[in-house]
Amino acid sequence: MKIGITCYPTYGGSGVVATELGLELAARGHDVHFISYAVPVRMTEARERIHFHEVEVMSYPLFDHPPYTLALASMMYNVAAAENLDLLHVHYALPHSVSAYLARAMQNGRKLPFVTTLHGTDITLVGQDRSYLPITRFSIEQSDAVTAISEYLRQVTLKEFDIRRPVELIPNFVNCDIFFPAEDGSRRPEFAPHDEKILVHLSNFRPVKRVSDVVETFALVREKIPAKLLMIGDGPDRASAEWMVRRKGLSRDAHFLGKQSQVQTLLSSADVLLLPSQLESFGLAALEGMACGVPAVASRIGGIPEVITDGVEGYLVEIGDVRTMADRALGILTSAERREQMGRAARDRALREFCSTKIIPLYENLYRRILEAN
Ligand code: GMT
Repeated sequence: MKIGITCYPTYGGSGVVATELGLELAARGHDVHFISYAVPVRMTEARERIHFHEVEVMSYPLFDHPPYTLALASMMYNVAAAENLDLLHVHYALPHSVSAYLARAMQNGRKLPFVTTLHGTDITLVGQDRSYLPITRFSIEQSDAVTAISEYLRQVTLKEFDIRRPVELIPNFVNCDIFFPAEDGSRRPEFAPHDEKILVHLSNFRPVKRVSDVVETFALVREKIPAKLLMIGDGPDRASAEWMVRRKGLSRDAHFLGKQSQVQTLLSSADVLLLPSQLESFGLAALEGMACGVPAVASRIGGIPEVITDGVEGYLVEIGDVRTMADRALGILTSAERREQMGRAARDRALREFCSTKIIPLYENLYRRILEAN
């Protein structure tokens, strides 16, 4: 199939899922055309069957707000015609599904169905804002197929938007051959030369991630045992987290690594992953850690309980309860047996339910179904 994929290319779960999906589809023989304003963050090298089409938005003195949605729709239209695309798959409803709707409507006799995958804040925050709710609802209703990345998000979508059409659950996935437990390839000695325990956090450092809770938790852990913290990613709350680390005198133990393309080598070097988010429809970072055999301590919120069973592949704690988060992390870090057992359970769960080998065929079947229906 020839598939056009649109996503936010910046650091964020939906862009990561869209990019990994494109790479997996290309590896399975499909032609994949990414259509966005920049090369997606995990597309680190040129690959066979992967193409990128940059959307440029013309600026003009009249445009206080350059119309990206329209430029994207035009590019979708152009790429569909030039490359003979079979369908579009857009990730994150706004504005991508509106652009796809326009590109489909512009077709002259040709079919260009589109799939919308809902990821989280497109439904739980942005889409529910009064200014966007009607158009989000409309573009969901108009999509040829709609998927949500967790049952939690599927239910919220149906209820909050009063959606009457089917929304299918296709959970997020991880490539278990790329994300796997470290044996000798671990980067542990670089960060923990004296065999300190390693805690890791991976996110886009937005307020919803509560990165200050990561620092508070780490400070409590550090009071009890020698430990290091790896902070992977970047975003608006990074500077305040770095300031907190300095104020607590933890600068030598906390490493802010910024945006990284090979996160698997860092994740697999860690002992526990912290995900204290305010809201998380799935928690892809936790799953990537789990595939690396690293248990997570995460908020009991949104779709996270669909990924982590409390006490089995990690622990769930109430939002903002940094004391319990630190206690749970210490429970893992101070018992080699528990670390080993939970790490193995985490890897097993990832292998059993969320490997790309299981999930990608669900997308392929969905594409076939909508092509047959068109
Ligand atoms: O707002 C964010 O956290 C970013 C957002 C995104 O779309 O990039 O993440 C959402 O999608 C991820 C991939 O499907 C999920 O793993 C995250 O849980 C989800 N974030 C939220 O629901 C807050």
